[in-house]
Amino acid sequence: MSEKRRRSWAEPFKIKMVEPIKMTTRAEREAAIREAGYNTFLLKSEDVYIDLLTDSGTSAMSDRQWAGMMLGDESYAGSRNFYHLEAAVREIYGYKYVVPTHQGRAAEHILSQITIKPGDVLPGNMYFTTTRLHQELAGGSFVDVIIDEAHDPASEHPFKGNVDLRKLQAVIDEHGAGKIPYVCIATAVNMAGGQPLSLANLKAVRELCNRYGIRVIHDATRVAENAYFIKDREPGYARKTIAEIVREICDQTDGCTMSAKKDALVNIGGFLALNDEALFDAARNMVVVYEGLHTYGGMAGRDMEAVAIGLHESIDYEHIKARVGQVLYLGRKVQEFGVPIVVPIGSHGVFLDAKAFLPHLDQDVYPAQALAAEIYLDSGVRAMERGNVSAGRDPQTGRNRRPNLELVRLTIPRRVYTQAHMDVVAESVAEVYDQRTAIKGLKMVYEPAQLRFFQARFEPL
Ligand code: P61
Repeated sequence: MSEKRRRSWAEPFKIKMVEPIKMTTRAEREAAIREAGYNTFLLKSEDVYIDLLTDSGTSAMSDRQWAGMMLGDESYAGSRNFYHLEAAVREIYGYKYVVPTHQGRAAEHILSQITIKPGDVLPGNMYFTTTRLHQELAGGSFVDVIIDEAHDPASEHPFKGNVDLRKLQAVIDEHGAGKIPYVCIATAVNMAGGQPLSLANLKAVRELCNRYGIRVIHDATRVAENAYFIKDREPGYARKTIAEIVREICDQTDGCTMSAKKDALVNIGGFLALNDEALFDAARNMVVVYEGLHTYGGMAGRDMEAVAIGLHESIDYEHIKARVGQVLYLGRKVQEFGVPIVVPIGSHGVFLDAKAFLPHLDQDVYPAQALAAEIYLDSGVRAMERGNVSAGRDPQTGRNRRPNLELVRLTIPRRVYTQAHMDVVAESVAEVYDQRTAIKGLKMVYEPAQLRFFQARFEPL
């Protein structure tokens, strides 16, 4: 990090417009979280002070992006903004064909429907909730092939997003390449704590897949953040630009699904990008059924323009250094208070280790869910559970999956909060940590069948 030279980073922007946020009293928060069934997804944002639920769609757009919104071409077909988006994807990521979608899961839906047959298996470097669900809905099953270190919050491995090649080889040996429509490789692995994979590892995955003719599909949602860590940590990359590293990552893969709501700094948008023409053709046929014409795919022209501009902004070194720098700042601050977190600190948020934070609670009383509610009660800071509730039930056994990682994610929106906000968040987490022995678990009293964490309701034990 440049801190080696004792120079702080600072945001490469100044603030032009502000949005007031509301402070609440403890009594108001008690009523709000009870009404929300102890689920931070069910809180009204008006009742939230600092909103660290997600970095998805919560970024502040730049003046250039807002100016781009005024250049929206809202023609039904052939909008000029689509061609700008297509050009940006081709230039930055290098994929040949682009199918716009309203957000990431829509790209996952289309990809899953056109590639997966019942009985197929999908190896990937840790599950993501929507990705795995769309694979399952298409008849496939996800197999985790990430390195073991990724499941250990205390492991300091610099590339916890890496694939364990022996695990991947074992899946190929067991099922045969014909049952594997693609290997799904996420950059800055979300559920592991925003952990990067190395280019050396990705190249080895590519080589192995080439031997069997298996496609590699990239979840590029946070690829620029992953590229920053490669520049910082991987031998041989210190002098490369973020753009060069992003391109090198994408060049190892056959296409990507993208939620533009993260790296690309927009409030809504996504796409599926592919190199294979036949697959692109199938995707285009599918997008008109579920999203809209293949030149807007559920987005307004103005939204596509904002994505095109945001993609360029996402690979700016000063931007990404400040973005990741702010996350590191919060993580170190929380660590100074002795609070257990996932290390190394990831790119898009600080992940509290709820098992170590609340060792007196069994995982089936949902410690991370309880901890997120407790932090909200303390300060109005909203976090997200990423543990047993998010992991859901095993479709075979019907039991809770009880993942190794039982985490609370403090996710930092891009270009939105200040260092002072980060201080307030860290102090609140420390306060809750001091009171941790008094925290009790929760009982789930309403459980939706799919993606239960979004709408589940709980009661205190
Ligand atoms: C998030 F609690 N992420 O992190 P869509 N791939 C990846 C993502 O991070 C991602 C999507 C695909 C969100 C929003 C969210 O369980 C949850 O544009 C690596 O949201 O459809 C989204 O992209 C899907 C929150 C999604 C969740 C699912 O906060």
